[in-house]
Amino acid sequence: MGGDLHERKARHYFSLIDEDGNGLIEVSDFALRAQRLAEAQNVDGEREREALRRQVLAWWEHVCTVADLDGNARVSLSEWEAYWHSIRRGVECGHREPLRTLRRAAIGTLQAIDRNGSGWVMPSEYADWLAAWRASGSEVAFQRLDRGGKGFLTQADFVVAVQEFYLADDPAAPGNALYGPLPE
Ligand SMILES: [Ca+2]
Ligand SMILES: [Ca+2]
Repeated sequence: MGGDLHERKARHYFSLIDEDGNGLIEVSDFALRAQRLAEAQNVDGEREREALRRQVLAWWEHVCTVADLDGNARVSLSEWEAYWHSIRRGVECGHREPLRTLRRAAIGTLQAIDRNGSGWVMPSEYADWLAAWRASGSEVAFQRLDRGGKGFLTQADFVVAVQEFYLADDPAAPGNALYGPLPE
């Protein structure tokens, strides 16, 4: 059951990243992602769009480094699942690097969502972000991630949410909702 939840999260995230839906994560998906983010977040200046594009492509480089096991510049679902398992195994074995990686991912995610650089995320910023992923349910997800009902999400909220998204077996873990509700 727990393993199943873990796989559902890995597959859900894979299908969101696979923007063109061809079953592979490739550089073209990230180029499309940058475009969709620019639209959803109303990034209209040429320089800002280019900065966003570079940020998203740097993320692709990272995904390639950690998950493209056969080095063909594409990440298949099985490579993606193997990558997820390796994070989890690393944490279970007490390695610190996977937790550091997840922490960096959480901070990078917050910075990408927090367009006005306030250091926290408002419901509207989160809604724009999920819209760029074509993920639904941002209100419910926001409420779950907003521990203590503050009305905004902090770096601490993101660090816990990303850890839970990658690692939690508990169906009630709020971080499962980071990218909207999981498909059944
Ligand atoms: Ca694709
Ligand atoms: Ca590959």
